[in-house]
This record gives sequence, C-alpha cells and structure tokens, in this order.
Amino acid sequence: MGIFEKFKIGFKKSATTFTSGLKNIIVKKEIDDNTLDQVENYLIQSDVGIDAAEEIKKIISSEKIDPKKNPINEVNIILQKYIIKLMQPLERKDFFNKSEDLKVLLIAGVNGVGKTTTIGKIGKILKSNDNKILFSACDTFRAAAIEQLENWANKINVDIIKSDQGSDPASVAYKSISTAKKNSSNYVLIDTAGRLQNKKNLMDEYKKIANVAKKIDQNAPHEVILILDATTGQNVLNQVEEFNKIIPVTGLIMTKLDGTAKGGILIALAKKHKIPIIALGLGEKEDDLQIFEAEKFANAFIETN
Ligand SMILES: Nc1nc2c(ncn2[C@@H]2O[C@H](COP(=O)(O)OP(=O)(O)O)[C@@H](O)[C@H]2O)c(=O)[nH]1
Ligand SMILES: [Mg+2]
Repeated sequence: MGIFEKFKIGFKKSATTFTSGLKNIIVKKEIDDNTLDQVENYLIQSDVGIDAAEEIKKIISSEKIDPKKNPINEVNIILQKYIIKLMQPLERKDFFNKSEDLKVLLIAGVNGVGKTTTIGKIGKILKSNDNKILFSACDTFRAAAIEQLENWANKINVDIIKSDQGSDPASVAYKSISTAKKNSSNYVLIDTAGRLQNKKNLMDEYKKIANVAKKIDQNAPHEVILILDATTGQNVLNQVEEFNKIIPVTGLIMTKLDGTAKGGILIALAKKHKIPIIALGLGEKEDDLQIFEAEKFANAFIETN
C-alpha cells in the first residue's frame, strides 16, 4: 500500500464527514452569502479554526465560481489549494534522513498522547534509513512505561538505556547520550513522562534533561518534538503554547488521526503556530506513522469527485 492510500484510509473519518457535510450545505449551483456563511460555520465546526475558516470564505467569495461547474468540486479545489499553500512550508521531509552526527531528540507531550508509541515508529523509519538508534527511557514515573519502551526497542531491534522506576530522568538521559556518543549512534530518542498536574515539576524535568544533554553536546537536544493527540480537538493549540513556554518546540507530530473526524485541527495548528509538522500517527502499529506531506494531506482530507 502506498503512502497516499494509507493517508486516505487514515483520514477516512475526517474526509467522509467533511465532504458529506459540505454536500449538505452547497445544494444550489450559485453560492450566495447565506451558503458562504454556512460553509464558514461548517469549517469552524470541523476544527479548521476561525482564522482559516474566515480566509477560506473570503477566497470562495472572491473567486466567483462559474455556475456551469459543479460548485462542490470548485470549493474543494479552493480548499485543497489553500491547505497546500498554508502547510507546504511546514513540511520536514528530511527529518528521517541519515544523520552523520549524533542527534538527540526529546519527545514531549502530555500523558497518553502517544509519545512512547511514536518513538517506536520514528525509530523504525530512522533505522530503515541506516541510522543507529538508542532509546532512552526517561519516563521513570511508572514501571509499565519503561517496559513499554523496552517492548518497542525489542520489536524494532534497537538498544535502550533504562533505570529503575522512580529514578532521576535526567541521569537516564545523561547515561543515554554518553553511551550513544561512545557507540557512534546517530540518534537518541528520549521518552518523557509529560505529566501536567504540576507544571513547575514538568518544566524542571524538561529543563534538567536539556541541561544534562548540553553537558555532552552543547547543541542538544537537537529537536524537541511535541506529540499531540488529534482526538483532543482545539485543546492541542493550548498544549503547543504551554510546551513552547517550557522548552522551545522544533516539530510536531499529530497522533490518532485514524480514530477521529477532527483532522481539520491540523489546519488550525498550521495557521496559528508556524511549527514544522514532522509526521502523522494513523494507527497503533509500527508502520502507522506517515511523514507529513501537505499535498497528500490535502488530497486525503478533501474527497474530490
Ligand atoms: N489509534 C491510534 N492510537 C494510538 C496512536 N498513537 C498512539 N496510540 C495509542 O494511544 C495510547 C497511548 O499511547 P502511549 O504511547 O502510551 O502514550 P504516552 O503516554 O504519550 O507515551 C496507546 O494505547 C497507543 O497504542 C495513533 O496514531 N492511533
Ligand atoms: Mg509513554
């Protein structure tokens, strides 16, 4: 199955809901002001966000759709173009390439969004590109979290540095990065706990991990990847803001897009925060991570006839 088919299947819920909704609104050949307002409202309901919805409405209204053409198709084409223009600059297709030097990736995000699972999936793609990987089990909060990362390490056959439950995450990070350097690894992927109950603790934890990383390599962590769960809807926008205050985020990965009709949230995210979108999670298995491509996303999100 090619990447486009996977995108399509992953986005089926979002795409079918979106397109059938649009068909219910655009019922006449002519798109009058009332229909335009309904389209705008519908875009907002689809989690696209107020700013993007307003812009899209303005474009539809100014483009003077030819009444001889199928209006739904014409609106879809406008939407596709809009999404591609907005999101193409946020692609990071080189992210998974072979790295010559050691890169430290800190994987952040609140509890349950899919950090550990995504580390497994990222590791698999990086490894397939000839990179030597080391996992670092810095979610020491629960024994099950360490075990979960260990299972992923076994599944894709990479090394892992871990310690006992309750041990200091920063010391695990230090040990991981120094081991990776000694063994000429290309990537260290640092798993974290991400519990937000106490923001100060969380902030201290990320700062401490980042500081020990810098002791070994002053450019580390080279990437801070924030994992977001699509099923939480608009709240992901706040999470980006909150985490950016704790530690500057260099890339985003949106998970669980297979289980929701809220795929539009990616458009809101691109409009609000100009942070690169690395990949999309479309399932729980090791191959269910798709490198983000704006055009493929747009085509999958909008079902054209
Ligand atoms: N359907 C679906 N489930 C996912 C995806 N990513 C993660 N999950 C599931 O979400 C749950 C929490 O994931 P986990 O990696 O433990 O989250 P963490 O607490 O952030 O480390 C697990 O049951 C995962 O299998 C995804 O892209 N799609
Ligand atoms: Mg975890």
